Amino acid sequence: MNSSALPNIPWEDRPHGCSEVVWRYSRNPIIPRNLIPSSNSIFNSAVVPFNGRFAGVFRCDNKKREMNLHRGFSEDGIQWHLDDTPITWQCKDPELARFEYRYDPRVVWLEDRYYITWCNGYHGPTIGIGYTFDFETFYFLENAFLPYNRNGVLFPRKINGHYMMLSRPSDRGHTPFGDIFLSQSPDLIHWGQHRFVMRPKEGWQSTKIGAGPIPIETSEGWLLFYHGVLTSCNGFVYSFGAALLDLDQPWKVIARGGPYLMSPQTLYECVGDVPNVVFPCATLYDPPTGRLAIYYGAADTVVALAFAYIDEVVDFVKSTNDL
Ligand code: BMA
Repeated sequence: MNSSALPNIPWEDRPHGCSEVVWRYSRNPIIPRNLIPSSNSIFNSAVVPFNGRFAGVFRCDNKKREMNLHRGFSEDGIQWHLDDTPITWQCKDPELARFEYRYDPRVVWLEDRYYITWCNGYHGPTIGIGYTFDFETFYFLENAFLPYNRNGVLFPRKINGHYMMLSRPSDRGHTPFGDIFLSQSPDLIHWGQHRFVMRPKEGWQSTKIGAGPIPIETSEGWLLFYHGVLTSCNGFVYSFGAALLDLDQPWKVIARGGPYLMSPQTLYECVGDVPNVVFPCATLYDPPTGRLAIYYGAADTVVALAFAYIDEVVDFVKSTNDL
């Protein structure tokens, strides 16, 4: 998927006078909190190209404040139609069907289907893995890890014969720590050969970090957008930045951008159910033009869109490298 052209990628040119590497869509947020009747909020969601248009898996918290995953489609990647009811999963083992909560999905085209990972409540948060071929029937494969874990993000292809997934071991609560690790698997069910990737560092990413969208393969390494959290006197502040990981041994960080690429600054990022959060879960990419569309949750309330050129992001990571 990463290598195929996407001429219909949503796009808006960088505004005149703007020198940011990542700029916001002028008509953000693209998905309001009440797009469907059942929702309290819709945020931290993942989209992919699908049959010449777009499909996605969306985090919708309902009015009981249950966190669940809903399916959506779009012609242009901007205007979305979401099901009002959550995805139902086909499970071989009924134990997997137990619902606690499901949130923060990522979606990736991997070999022959779309895989979905999400934070799955199973006696605490862990990483659920499921798949779909058609966005009609969804299969729940397994819980990848022991609790507690969040931000499970698959690579879009096997590397040296292994599936690979980034994740962030955590606790049951609003975890005040967190490093990114990588785990490897022959079959997407059994995970091991765990490797350390990176830990928080001073400033915008001083409390915890977590992988964001599916890593993008470039000639310079895997481009990883990740969120970083700092603790202020008013609580957590979620920004995001980027790093480059080694193509063959992606637990090795080649470069890590010093400044953030985006911090919560607009009204819809600073006001909502959880103020001061930008949380990217997906990108779309058009290799011929280098255009990137970044989908992020804002203030745990709405979905917003931002744009960048991949070469500029890679240059930013290298030129501000602060390993
Ligand atoms: C994390 C997750 C995210 C959320 C963030 C900020 O622990 O719950 O879904 O965006 O906190 O509240």
